[in-house]
Amino acid sequence: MKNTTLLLVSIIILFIIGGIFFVKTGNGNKNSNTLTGNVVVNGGGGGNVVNGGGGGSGGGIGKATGEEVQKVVLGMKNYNYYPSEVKVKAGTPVSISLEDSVFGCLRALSIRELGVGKYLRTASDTLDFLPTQKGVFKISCTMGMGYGKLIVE
Ligand SMILES: [Cu+2]
Repeated sequence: MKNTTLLLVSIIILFIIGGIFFVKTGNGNKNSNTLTGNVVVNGGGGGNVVNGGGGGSGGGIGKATGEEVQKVVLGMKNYNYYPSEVKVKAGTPVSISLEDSVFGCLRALSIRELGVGKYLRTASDTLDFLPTQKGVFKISCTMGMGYGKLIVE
């Protein structure tokens, strides 16, 4: 009888230990799931928000964001912007820069109808904006000189 009781107790203890292990393993899985979820959520957020501090996975996100910017480089021909027509997509950020050859007041780039403009002193200065409205907009200097056309499709 005593042996049977001991055996039962041992079995119960084994079950308890097994249960603890089971629970621990379960918790472990839950934790790693939560972590994975966080990483994914953070990644998604990073895609929408412009942030440099993305950490390890931020590199990939940064690249993706970089590809989404429509870079436009304008030169100058006969005191007009060249190319005279530039096509961009609506809803994707545009970054316009001017070649070093662009001189005079044409460096004061302006797209009046979109309410954007900036004096681009060097080739690395950019006029950044988000075109939301489709249409054809005149690019000129802030005085209205020079000619260029921005087509937002
Ligand atoms: Cu001018």
